[in-house]
Amino acid sequence: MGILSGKRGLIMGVANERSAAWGIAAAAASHGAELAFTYQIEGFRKRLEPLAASIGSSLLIECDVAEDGAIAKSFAELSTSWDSLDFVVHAIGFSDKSELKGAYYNTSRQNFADTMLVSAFSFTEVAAAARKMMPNGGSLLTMSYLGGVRTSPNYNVMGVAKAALEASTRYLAVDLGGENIRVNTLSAGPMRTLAGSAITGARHIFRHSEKHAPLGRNPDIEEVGRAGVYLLSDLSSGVTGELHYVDGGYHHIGVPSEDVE
Ligand code: 0WE
Repeated sequence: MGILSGKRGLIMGVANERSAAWGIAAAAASHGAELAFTYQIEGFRKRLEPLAASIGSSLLIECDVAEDGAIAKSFAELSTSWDSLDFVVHAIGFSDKSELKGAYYNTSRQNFADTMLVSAFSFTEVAAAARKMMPNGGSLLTMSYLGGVRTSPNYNVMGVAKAALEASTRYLAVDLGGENIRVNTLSAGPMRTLAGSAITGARHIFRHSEKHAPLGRNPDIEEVGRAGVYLLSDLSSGVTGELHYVDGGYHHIGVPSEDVE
């Protein structure tokens, strides 16, 4: 028995065992949830299969959110196995790497549109599809980063997309509140994931955040996972539209104390 016992959830965005989405999936499974996963392309399925198997899941569905109609199709496929759904974790974002450096004003029209579509709009499409499988309410969770609220070097158009994603969370919370579907964002501090590794200046961001965070460190995927479980479970039944930071308190700091150089 666990706080997610009897609940079914869909996890979107596991690339490997270091992914934030995997941290949430593993924690959710350990609290009793039954899970299904989506993957972007065949190559990711191979890596996902053993991870999913380790928590007793074999329900893996292809979903490249950049493709028109892919989200509706994936939920239709899910509905042939499950007649209802209790939660969804959306941990998907992408931008052209060449634009995650230098000046934000160099963002191209095409990459602005692509980044917004994949990193922000896809969550709105997920909400529209998921609600049809949530007759008794549910919980939708997406992932953000402080770069959506404040500037962070090189994060650029991803920060603009995260701002849109966080605003989408608030609008969706209003749209879906009457259906008892809650919608929240988890904003994690920097982690050594695939998404955060190949990044210009990653080491600076990582070190700066851990040095100035009240807890003196960045989060790991296990604690992101546990906070995710809270937001997905009935423990957070009164919480919606919320932006919840799991960053060791970093975002509260204006002027760091003098003893931290
Ligand atoms: O949201 C993210 C990752 C976003 C991301 C990462 C990549 C790397 C590879 C989006 N698109 C791509 N495209 C690629 O080709 N994070 C919160 C992690 C992250 O990414 C950054 C960061 C941090 C932190 C990018 C620049 C500066 C800081």
